[in-house]
Amino acid sequence: MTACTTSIHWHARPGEKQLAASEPTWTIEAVQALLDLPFMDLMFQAQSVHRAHWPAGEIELATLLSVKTGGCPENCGYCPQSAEFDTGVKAEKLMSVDEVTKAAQAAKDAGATRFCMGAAWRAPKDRDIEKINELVRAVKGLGLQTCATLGMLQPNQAQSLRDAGLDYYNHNLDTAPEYYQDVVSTRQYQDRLDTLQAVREAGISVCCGGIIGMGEETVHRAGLIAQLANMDPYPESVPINSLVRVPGTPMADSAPVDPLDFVRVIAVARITMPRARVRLSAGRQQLGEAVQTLCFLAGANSIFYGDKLLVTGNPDVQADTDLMGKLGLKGLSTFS
Ligand code: SAM
Ligand code: DTB
Ligand code: SF4
Repeated sequence: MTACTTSIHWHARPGEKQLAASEPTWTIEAVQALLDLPFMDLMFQAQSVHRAHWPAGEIELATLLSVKTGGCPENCGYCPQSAEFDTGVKAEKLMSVDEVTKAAQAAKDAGATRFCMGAAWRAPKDRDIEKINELVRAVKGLGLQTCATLGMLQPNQAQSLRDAGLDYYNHNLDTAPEYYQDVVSTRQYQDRLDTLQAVREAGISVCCGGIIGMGEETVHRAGLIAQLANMDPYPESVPINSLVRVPGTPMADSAPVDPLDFVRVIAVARITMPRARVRLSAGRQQLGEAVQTLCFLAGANSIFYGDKLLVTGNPDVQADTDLMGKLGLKGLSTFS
């Protein structure tokens, strides 16, 4: 492994000049050193990287829809949709093409350019994939970018989704490998990596990030970022979630994250993955306007947009429109 210092490293992306013979590798120590920088130095580095790679004042608006809610056989300790936890979320059937198309049209009318469909499955069956393909074709037909998050995929399933027109697949690593067994016991970290490889090989863009606030140490945050940044290539989209503490889940009583530590993680994601869309994801309701603003300054250039995440709340469209207006941020008018 090449030891990175805390100076800025760029991964060469398609169309970008190759700066090194091989992709730079981020050690956990180098990422941790970034997380430990004096706050102002970290923000300056992150904003400098951001300005070198992205237009200022532009933000991607991605709307989520839970197309198959609840009753999931996995036991992810943060998740209100696991059948193991008593969270009040009821298991529902897969939504119809009509219902999903209406929701996607409403998202587009509100200004979203990406529509992400989530399903509470451990892994879809082949017949589920056929139904999801119909949803993908319908949403894509509206002129939206499509994303899905359905659990573990086999290579043939990833290929089938790609053939239907799926642009992105969301599959989060959630935390560092060393902390993963404290989060979920019904699957292994390697299962996540295998699905990500199948997605990449099918030609679907990768959306992969994690959750901050699950009781992890700083070294685990560094471990997560190093995992993401060392993927070759690193994900096109990196959602950074702040844990939504849902009553009934094992993580309901986790200590709240210091908001400035959350901002640090966004900044380090930006520095280590300059061309990724870093998404300020779940947990915005508890962050407030000032902290969200710091996240944008740290390099976040995407949000989940719409009144609901999957089953929990999100700032409403009016609140986000107001905040974007105050900050001079504009939603994308076309995809990038
Ligand atoms: N079942 C699929 C899976 O696990 O990949 C897709 C849906 S799952 C809800 C998508 C992601 O949402 C999880 O990987 C996790 O990162 C995020 N998530 C779920 N519950 C959350 C919570 N309470 N707070 C923050 N993020 C959460
Ligand atoms: C991601 O990283 N966060 C989103 C999306 N990808 C699928 C999900 C957040 C879920 C928050 C809790 C809920 O509403 O279920
Ligand atoms: Fe199921 Fe996904 Fe929730 Fe885990 S995060 S319990 S796999 S819906």
